[in-house]
Amino acid sequence: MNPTAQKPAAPAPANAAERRDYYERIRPLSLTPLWESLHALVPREPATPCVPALWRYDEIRPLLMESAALITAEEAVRRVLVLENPALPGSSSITQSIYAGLQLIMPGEVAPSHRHVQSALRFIVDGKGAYTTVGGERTTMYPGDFIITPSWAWHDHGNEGVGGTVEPVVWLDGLDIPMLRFFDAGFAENDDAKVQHVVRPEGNSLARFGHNMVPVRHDHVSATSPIFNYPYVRSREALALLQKQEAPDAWLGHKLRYINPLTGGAPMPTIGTQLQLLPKGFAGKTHRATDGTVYSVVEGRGIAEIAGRRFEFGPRDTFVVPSWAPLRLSAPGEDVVLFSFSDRPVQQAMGILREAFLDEA
Ligand code: 1HN
Repeated sequence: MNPTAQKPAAPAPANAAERRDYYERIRPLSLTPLWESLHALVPREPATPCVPALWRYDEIRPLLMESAALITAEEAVRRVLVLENPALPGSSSITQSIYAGLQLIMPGEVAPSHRHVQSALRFIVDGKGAYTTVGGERTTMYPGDFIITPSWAWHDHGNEGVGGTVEPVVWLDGLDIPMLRFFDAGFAENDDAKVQHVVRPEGNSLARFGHNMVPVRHDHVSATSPIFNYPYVRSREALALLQKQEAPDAWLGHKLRYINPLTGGAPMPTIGTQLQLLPKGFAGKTHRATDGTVYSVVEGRGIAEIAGRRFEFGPRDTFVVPSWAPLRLSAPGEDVVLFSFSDRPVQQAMGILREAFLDEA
């Protein structure tokens, strides 16, 4: 089976002119003939317009810093360079369902409080000591932290530094913007205050939900995890132990998914997130899945072969693997750690997620 094989062009029918005339006559009534589009509407297998792509942080960082001289975080509301799939120009989408961007907050800046139905994740890429406040609790950002802004939660960001130093901080934003656009279900509003009033101490939600225990009188499960910062030090420690104790999976290396501790499901209703370690020397087998996936490189240099194209990646780079594209990961020279996210929980809820783990290299 050749996935790229096109249906051979059918010979032109004898009544082609009559059919064209018929199509023209039904068009003013907002009618179209299904038989002309059936094959494209129901493809034999995914035929995404997305292409694989890699964004090199070394190239982007100077441009991000340049933007800081052009506009403040406050004027921009969010100062972000959107990572747009090269095959989807104008869409602000990295896959058909996911938005991604790199956000910069300079020392002393504030990104004002607002809320929207779109859910967001932040994966901290460069620098430490910025904060985000979500629903009245503040968390300080460190590289590799995975932070959630649930749907309709008030959120503002700032950068006051930590440990006596303050530096520019950059994170990767992942949002379900294209999904909300598809459903035409988006609402948004600005807060009266620029900066939210903090009502709980830092670390409160992690203390209550982040230690394999939950408060005994907490009985409501919401769509989004009650943990909103999954600190890198803790996720990284789990991977380091697994690396010592177990052989890596032949396709994925050592790979863990983040969970909502109340359900065991994905931490966000629309976006699933994972962290994986490819030990030095790892040469993965090929796998593919129907969830187009965004990867952020945390540690190490390695290689991603995506649909036959070879991408060499290094720390802080971002790359995208389109739906159903064969992916092979390798780490020839050093340990590699990758964070990734996709629309997997939505596909699982619909019962349509497909994955294949191929046996060839
Ligand atoms: C947003 O609110 C944030 O809060 C980041 O940091 C990116 C992209 C589109 C719409 C809202 C943020 C966004 C966004």
